[in-house]
Amino acid sequence: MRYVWIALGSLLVVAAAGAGVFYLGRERAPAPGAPPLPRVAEERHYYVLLTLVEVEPGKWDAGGSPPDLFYRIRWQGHDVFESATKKDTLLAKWSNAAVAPGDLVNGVSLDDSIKAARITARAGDAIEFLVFDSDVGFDDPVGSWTVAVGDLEVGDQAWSRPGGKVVAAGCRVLPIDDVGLASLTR
Ligand SMILES: [Ca+2]
Repeated sequence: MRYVWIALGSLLVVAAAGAGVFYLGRERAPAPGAPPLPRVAEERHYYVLLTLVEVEPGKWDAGGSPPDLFYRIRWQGHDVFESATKKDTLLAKWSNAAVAPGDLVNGVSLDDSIKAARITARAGDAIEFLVFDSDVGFDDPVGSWTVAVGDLEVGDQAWSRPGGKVVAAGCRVLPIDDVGLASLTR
């Protein structure tokens, strides 16, 4: 599946370059043998979600239970997305969507099914990720970090030690006008 996105991304780069689209962010040297993922393009719309959060072991909930993890995405001063809570875990994973088998038949649109923030890529904007341990009364902050929107790559990216007690995070960025059924099955 990853190769499909890489191939798709390469096509986007070629198409966008041909159209003179301004690309955000700076160029980075690709890893040896791996084609670079394209950066998000100015004024295009994207879904953004975390696919994975791993947190440190340690003192979490009373009785020694691991934390109940969820995250928020903040963009332009608003919390534009809040994830489902993954209970009692040091490693939480989220998928693009929780599409029930009957959803599409019953007229639930793909867009409505996608569990992600919606953003427009603009130079100078930032996007903030905030991870919490859900608790009765007060949700404990676990870690937060800010990424320049222009540094987001279309596809999957991994961050090591992005903030607080977060050991690792995975982020997925998908063009909103380019999402099909295949990408929802991951
Ligand atoms: Ca908790």
